[in-house]
Amino acid sequence: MPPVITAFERSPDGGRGLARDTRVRWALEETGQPYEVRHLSFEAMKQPTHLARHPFGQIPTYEDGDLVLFETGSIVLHIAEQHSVLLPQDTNARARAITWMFAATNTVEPPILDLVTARIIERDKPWAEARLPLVQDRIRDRLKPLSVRLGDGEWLDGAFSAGDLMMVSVLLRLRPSGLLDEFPSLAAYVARGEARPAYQRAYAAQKADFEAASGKSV
Ligand SMILES: N[C@@H](CCC(=O)N[C@@H](CS)C(=O)NCC(=O)O)C(=O)O
Repeated sequence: MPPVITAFERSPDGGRGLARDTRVRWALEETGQPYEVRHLSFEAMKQPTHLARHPFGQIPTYEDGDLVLFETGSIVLHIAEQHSVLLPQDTNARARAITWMFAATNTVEPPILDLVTARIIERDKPWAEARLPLVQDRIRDRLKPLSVRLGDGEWLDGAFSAGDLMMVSVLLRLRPSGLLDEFPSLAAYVARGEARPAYQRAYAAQKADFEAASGKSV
């Protein structure tokens, strides 16, 4: 039985790769691991059956036999540990790749999510416009040192790894804001990630799922 992941029945982004199951699909595609997808409505995500898989009632989850995981960092790490392609063999290089996974989710993603909150959820608050520059500057405070560390390298630490997979996935969300384009080396880094055949397959699969659920092409 292939592993089963969960994803939105109808993703709020219209299947444009922003829902976090994309990262898990991407990792599975990089490793050549077939998988199945269980699609969930927002209502089903909050029901006991799914809460048993994911205590916070979110997607994605990952099930393989008796193992049930939530949190994309943990899921991608688990997939990477089972295959040799996403983590280096050398112990120290492996530890550094895992460090970049944590940096992506713990250090870079939070201010990016804050921007999404500011733009969508807080949009109508009287202070929303005034707060936006602060939120954007907090993102720049992360992008600048990240671009310095990347330098003219292709990936963050040698060969493409699960660290890059997570970092590119996190940075992707920034594209509509224009902030990514302020750092051309990071924009090119993200484009390199998106150009990988495994990413393309993951993106296409997610988009196809959305089209099937909504009964039309987008
Ligand atoms: N830190 C979690 C975040 C999971 C998450 O926020 N999932 C979103 C979809 S991308 C979700 O399920 N949102 C609906 C909700 O929270 O009710 C992870 O990386 O897996």
